[in-house]
Amino acid sequence: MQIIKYAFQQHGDDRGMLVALEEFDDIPFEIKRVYYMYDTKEGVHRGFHAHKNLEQILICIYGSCDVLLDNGKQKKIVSLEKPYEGLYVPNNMWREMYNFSQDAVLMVLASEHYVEADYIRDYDEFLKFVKET
Ligand code: T46
Repeated sequence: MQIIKYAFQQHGDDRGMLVALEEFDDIPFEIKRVYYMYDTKEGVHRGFHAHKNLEQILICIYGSCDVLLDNGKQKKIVSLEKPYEGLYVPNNMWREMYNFSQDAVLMVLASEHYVEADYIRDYDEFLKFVKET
């Protein structure tokens, strides 16, 4: 299972750092939605679903967290702890996010608008879906 983690270009000078992200250039899809989570309580695990038709880039722009990716055959854990790193999460990938630091801000760039029907929230259903596709 291939993990795609981007290291975005950092524009630094004596004032500090800046990262700029442009769709189809730094990000491999049109960005239709941005959301972020913060103030995540200690010990919380989020996610526990896959998407049928959604590509995303996860960026922990502050603090750190871990992401478990599972394609139905293999599982990998990726740590996000740098504001210039982005984890690509394709269709048909089960994800769980955990180990959030108290100050973590996890920002997500998404290729589609929010569609509840796109979620697969049952793990057995996910395994069946990836076998069939
Ligand atoms: C994903 C991981 C990484 C909206 O109203 N609009 C939105 O765009 C999103 C993402 C969520 N919501 C609502 C739906 C729920 O009432 O916000 C609430 C929390 O969403 P959810 O429980 O789905 O959050 P996570 O952290 O489990 O999952 C989210 C995304 O939903 C998901 O697509 O890949 O982050």
